[in-house]
Amino acid sequence: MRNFKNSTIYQIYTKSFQDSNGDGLGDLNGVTSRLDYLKELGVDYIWLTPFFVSPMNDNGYDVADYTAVDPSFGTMEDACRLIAEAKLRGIGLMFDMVFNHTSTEHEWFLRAMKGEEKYMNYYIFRDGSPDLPPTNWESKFGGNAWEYVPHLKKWYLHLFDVTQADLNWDNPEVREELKKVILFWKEKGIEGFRFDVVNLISKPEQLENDEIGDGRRFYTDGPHVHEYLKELVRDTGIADMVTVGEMSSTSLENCIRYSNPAEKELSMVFSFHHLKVDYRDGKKWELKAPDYQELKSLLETWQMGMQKANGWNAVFWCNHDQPRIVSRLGDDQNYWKESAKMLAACIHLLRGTPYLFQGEELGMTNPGYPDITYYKDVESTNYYEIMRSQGKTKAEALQILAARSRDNGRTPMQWNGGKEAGFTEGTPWITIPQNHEYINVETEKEDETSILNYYKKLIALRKESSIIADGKIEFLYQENPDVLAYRRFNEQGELRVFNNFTGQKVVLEENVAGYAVLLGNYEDAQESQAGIVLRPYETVVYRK
Ligand code: TEU
Repeated sequence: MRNFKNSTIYQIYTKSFQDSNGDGLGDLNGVTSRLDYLKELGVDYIWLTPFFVSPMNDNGYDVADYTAVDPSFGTMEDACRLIAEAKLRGIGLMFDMVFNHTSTEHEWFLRAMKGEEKYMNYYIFRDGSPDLPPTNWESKFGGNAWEYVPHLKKWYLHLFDVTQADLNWDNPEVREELKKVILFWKEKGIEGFRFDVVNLISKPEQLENDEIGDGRRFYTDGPHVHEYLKELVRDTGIADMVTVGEMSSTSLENCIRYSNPAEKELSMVFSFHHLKVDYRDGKKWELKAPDYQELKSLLETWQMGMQKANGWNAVFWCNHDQPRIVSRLGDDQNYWKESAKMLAACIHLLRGTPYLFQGEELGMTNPGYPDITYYKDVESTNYYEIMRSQGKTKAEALQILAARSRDNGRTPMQWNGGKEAGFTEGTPWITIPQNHEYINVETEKEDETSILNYYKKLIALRKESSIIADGKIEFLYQENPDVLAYRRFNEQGELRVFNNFTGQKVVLEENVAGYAVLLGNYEDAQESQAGIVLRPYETVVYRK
């Protein structure tokens, strides 16, 4: 295994990366054709989102066959070629295991629907009358989390879409089936796994109504989750591979256990608390300006807590479920380049393994879709209807989607300024923003000061500096909401990182005499002096 602490992991949303056959959908051969770009960027691993057989109600997170390639993405030969070609370039692949649920088109579920008891035990079925779901739990995509099956006179649980039925991990046969999936892909030569919402797999034995919430407190980091993870890792021999778990609404205490090497669970975890600082009262579909003080204190709590107990974070701003960070915490109009670079340095220099989501390295923005017909994501289309039925006007609902929709992160990779951004020769499955004319790989490669070249520097720096890869972290200016600042240090030296999160000048009484500027996002980064003046969205990294 490579050292995952000095590695950078690149996330590819397969459907939106590169189309190779003109059908408007990204595919495996498309990914293979772009490996040289990723090698040049310097990334160590690719996390590839699901390309398995699926009815695509949730773009592949509804898996109908875990060990077969969906024809829209290519063939098994294409997958094997991708793994081999990546390996030749020193890049390891991580595949995405969606084990909390299967598609309702999976053979197991189809057989359960026929009333086969063995397969009914693979899922979470409960008796009940047609008008009263077993609990009041809510689906993450809106509505009640249970679906009634008239001919079985039972309800099944789906924490996500109605076509994503939750698996019953308490059944040892289910756990054995999933281990076989891991072994199947492991034998194909991949180097790691990402586990989708893996902290939701263990539901309590007694299911009860949630009088104060949507039910998540009962099944999040559930009763047997650590035991089941340990078993999965032990029996598939993946303790030495790179693994990351996506942890929904988790706690620090649990994340320490998931990622502390002594526990032999996972290499690292994604947690999302820092990406809710613009949710009003914690509600995704209610807008609020980002609370930077809250962002700072969440990052600090998690960084310090994980450090203290030997846990390890995946550090990230973007993925296929999140809006684009430069449109969210930066200023994609007036300080596009500066704020994108500041956000890059800020996250890449934290303690943890950075994840870079396709197009983030270009400063790709939210597309600003003007109408509901542009949206494809099941969560967005569901919530549009919900918001409308709750009395929001069309314009209000669209404004919220423009900020919150998962489709914001799913627009195709912008390779060049030409038609459809070089993503496809056909019609893309989702509209590409006009700004691909200047935000694209071709243009940014040529520009030494581009966001792309800045990311390249950050990725290379991590390889050169043990301070970045594995140094300690301590936060500075905790009470100042305008800057996020911290120091990283070990026996090799010290870095001081200052990030101005505002569009105004910020003055800090900081003595950096004796330090040199290692990196900045303005052409003329200041040399060390007593006191620092940070320009709008400026980031400066000092080194001693
Ligand atoms: O996401 C889990 C998850 O809880 C959130 O992404 C959720 O979809 C959103 O924040 C609700 O507002 C994972 C995958 O990353 C996502 O793409 C899948 O849709 C989901 O699991 C189900 O498999």
